[in-house]
Amino acid sequence: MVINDIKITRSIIEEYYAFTRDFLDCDVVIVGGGPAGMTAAYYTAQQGLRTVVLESRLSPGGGMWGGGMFFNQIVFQPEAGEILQELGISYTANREGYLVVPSYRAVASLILAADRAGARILNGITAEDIMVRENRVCGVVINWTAAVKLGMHVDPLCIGGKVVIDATGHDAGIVRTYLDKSGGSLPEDEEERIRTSSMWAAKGEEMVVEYTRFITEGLIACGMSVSSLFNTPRMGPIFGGMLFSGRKAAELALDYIRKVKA
Ligand code: 48F
Repeated sequence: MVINDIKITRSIIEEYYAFTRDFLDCDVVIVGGGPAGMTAAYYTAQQGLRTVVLESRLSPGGGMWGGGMFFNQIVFQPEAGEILQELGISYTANREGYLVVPSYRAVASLILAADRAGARILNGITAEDIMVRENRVCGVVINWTAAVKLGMHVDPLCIGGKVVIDATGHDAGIVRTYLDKSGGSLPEDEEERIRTSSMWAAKGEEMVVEYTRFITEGLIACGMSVSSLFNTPRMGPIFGGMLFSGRKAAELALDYIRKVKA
């Protein structure tokens, strides 16, 4: 075969168009391709929901690449074994009683699991705003991360979704945009909160899952964004809570979409 430069270019453009076209108005838009967002994507796509993950960097994976202080091993509590198996992430149970996976394997397996389940992953794209109709979050405004970083005046595009999941990590950028623009506040909880972000892995892991929830109609927060919003204790380099939080966000999205459709 004689390699043809124009055909290569056309292949890229046509495939990208076909790849995104049917997902512009989808069921679930997940902002952030870290462990929480990718796990949520796996579970929503697995249930047949049209799912898009927007990741501002070129590589999804978020804070999972670096393990702990660049030692590239990811530690999970044994309870996460079931999710790891479902996601196809092979691990070693160590003598400390934890499950351990090299970070590159954890990230690569997560991406592959979400992809095989049918999620579309759009990298290099930043969600910079939200869409709201009748007090319901119904999509996000997007632009190339490069354009955002360079401060270029390029009008954005948008992606609609029945549910938007903020999996942006510490930034909690989507929820904070919603709160800024609506003048709203976080849902209050009757329960006493531990108002500290100091490291306490056991409590942090538990609370990040507990506080994974709808912030308003159509908008769920999961993963580290929950921790940042609700100021839960730092969990440090253990990742089971991110997977549990992502799975819970997917379950919430599924229930919500079923109710909207009913
Ligand atoms: O930070 P990140 O990994 O969040 P997570 O999935 O997991 C947290 C853990 O990695 C770790 C931890 C474990 O104990 O504490 O920190 O909750 O992934 C967030 C991803 O979202 C992307 C960002 O590049 C990262 O890959 N992101 C952030 N803001 C945007 C975004 C945005 N506005 N649009 C698109 N992507």
